[in-house]
Amino acid sequence: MATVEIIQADITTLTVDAVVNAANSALAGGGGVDGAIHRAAGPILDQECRTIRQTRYRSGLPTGAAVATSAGNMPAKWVIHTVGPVWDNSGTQDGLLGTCYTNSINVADEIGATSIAFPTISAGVFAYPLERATRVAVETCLNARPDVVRTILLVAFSAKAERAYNKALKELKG
Ligand code: AR6
Repeated sequence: MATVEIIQADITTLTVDAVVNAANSALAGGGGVDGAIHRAAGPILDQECRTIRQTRYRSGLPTGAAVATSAGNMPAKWVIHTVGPVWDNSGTQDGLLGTCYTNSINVADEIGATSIAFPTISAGVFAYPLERATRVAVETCLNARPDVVRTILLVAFSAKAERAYNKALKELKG
């Protein structure tokens, strides 16, 4: 059983085993948390991402999938890259967003990570509504039954995000 905790922080500063990156399918780096993680980790991250792109995921990392690299200069041991859905107003993407969390937790289990920190996947550049994205995150993580992972941190980058997480946690945990 893993505990799910909400914290407000810059995810790149956290001393956890694995930090999740809200990446793009090319694993090419970008803005938002992806840019911050690449800057904090240093050039090794781009090198490892390029290797993954050229070997395991030649057509790109599919939405919902997750893959691990080292974390370079960050305090974490690994970065787990996942690609969230781009919000399309259909209201049908919660399942796909949820698979980002479950697949990332599965990868964390495989590599032996006991703690994992998530940003609010898809809630920035990919335009998922914040309340909805945080609710999917909380619900999926509360339902996860990892073998190795003991602590799941849901990282709010703003006070507004922290409020949204806590609201979802209160509603879903009862
Ligand atoms: N620590 C924690 N959370 C952060 C940080 C940080 N340092 N920086 C931003 N956030 P986004 P997406 C929050 O846009 O929507 C990139 O260009 C941010 O406030 O990073 O999944 C990729 O390359 C927001 O709540 O990811 C992709 O192309 C959350 O992280 C695309 O953006 C996610 O926002 C992915 O878009």
